[in-house]
Amino acid sequence: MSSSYFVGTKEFFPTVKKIGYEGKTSRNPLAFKFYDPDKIVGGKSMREHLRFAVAYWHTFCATGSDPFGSATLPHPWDEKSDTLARAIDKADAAFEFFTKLGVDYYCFHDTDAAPDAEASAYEKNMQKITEVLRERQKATGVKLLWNTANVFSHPRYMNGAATNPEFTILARAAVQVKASLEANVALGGENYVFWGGREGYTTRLNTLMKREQDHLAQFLSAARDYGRKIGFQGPFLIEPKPMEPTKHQYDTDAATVIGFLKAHGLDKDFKLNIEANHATLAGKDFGHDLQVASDAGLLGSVDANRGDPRNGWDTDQFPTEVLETTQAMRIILAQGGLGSGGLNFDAKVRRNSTDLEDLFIAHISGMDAFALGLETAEKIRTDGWLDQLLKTRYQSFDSGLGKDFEKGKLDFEELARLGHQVSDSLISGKQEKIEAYLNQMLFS
Ligand code: XLS
Ligand code: CA
Ligand code: CA
Repeated sequence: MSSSYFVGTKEFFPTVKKIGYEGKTSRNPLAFKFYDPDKIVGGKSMREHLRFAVAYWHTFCATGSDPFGSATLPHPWDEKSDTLARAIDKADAAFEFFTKLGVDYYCFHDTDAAPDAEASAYEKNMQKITEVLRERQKATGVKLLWNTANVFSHPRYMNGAATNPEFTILARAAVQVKASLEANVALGGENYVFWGGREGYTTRLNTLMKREQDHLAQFLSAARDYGRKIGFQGPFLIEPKPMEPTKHQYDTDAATVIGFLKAHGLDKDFKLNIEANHATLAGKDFGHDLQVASDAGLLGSVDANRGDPRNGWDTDQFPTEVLETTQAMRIILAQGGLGSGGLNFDAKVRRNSTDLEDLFIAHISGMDAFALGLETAEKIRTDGWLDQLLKTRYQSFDSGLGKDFEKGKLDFEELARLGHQVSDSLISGKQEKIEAYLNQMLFS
């Protein structure tokens, strides 16, 4: 990675220097306390395990506006009148941020980085900005974890993109997905994401669900074929979310998406990008959706954030709960890592966190929380107690009749006959013992 921390002509974060590791006693808010990129944990460096990415949309686009108030956050890269000049300043600010923070990856939507416009002008803007991003990747060594197309913000997508009841809108979405796939290949992107922002309904009264979902599958298959044709080799990722902005989104949760992919023969090319706050919106916890995806061999990448447990919307806060990051990293370690995926901070500072340095502090807190989670998960793995407890809990299926059952060697009559021969027994689930153990692993 280059030692010059900004590649453009202007420094956008002049008060922030390169963020370093200072250890857990440091009181410097602009330093890592736990994330020590080159530290080896279980045979790999923290940097290799965690594969952190910064999300362009929150960090450089989100203004702090909400339904009750306008922008609050300073964006010194958004000052020029020409839209392309602004986009280039934004790219410069972004790469300055990535390199000062010391993350290896970033993620973006087409319209985060390139000005939106009518179809042909949009394509030209995308090509221009792809070139701008490519130069900056080369200068800094920062790589593209994934990109995606924003086919949900423009009013034309109010009834959906790939699931729109009107064909011409579906075709217009293809303009953006095609350009985004081309940008991905030009930038060496490691994954490509689809989040179905408006792929769902606000009322079933005007909706043919099956027809819309068949269109979605057809759209994804055709996009997959085009991506492969132009040389994209990585996984396509679907990001589940149950609602918001629609009342019901077809990609509701991990289990629903897995069923959809299998039903349409897409599970060879597509995996899942699991976002913590989307899992909680779906009434599950983060670990639940990670585990469901991992069990299916389809956990591709993670949007690392958190919701607020006391409200029901997508607050996209930075992840700081170490018990949660520990459980996440336990699942990720158990499947041997994220492969080409990573931990993307799909998270934003609160609208009253108005100092530019707050963007750094927020990412540092998330990176430290995942570094702690990684170390604790590795400690639990090498300690072995919890794995042994799980093994013992299911051991009646490891031999004898239990094993015969698992192998499909017992028919149902035989099974019921065996049920007559046993007495009811109560075997403790040991939940409190495990919870106490987790605290011991966290704090000893
Ligand atoms: C919105 C989603 C979105 C996807 C990418 O809730 O999280 O940002 O990650 O389109
Ligand atoms: Ca997300
Ligand atoms: Ca979200």
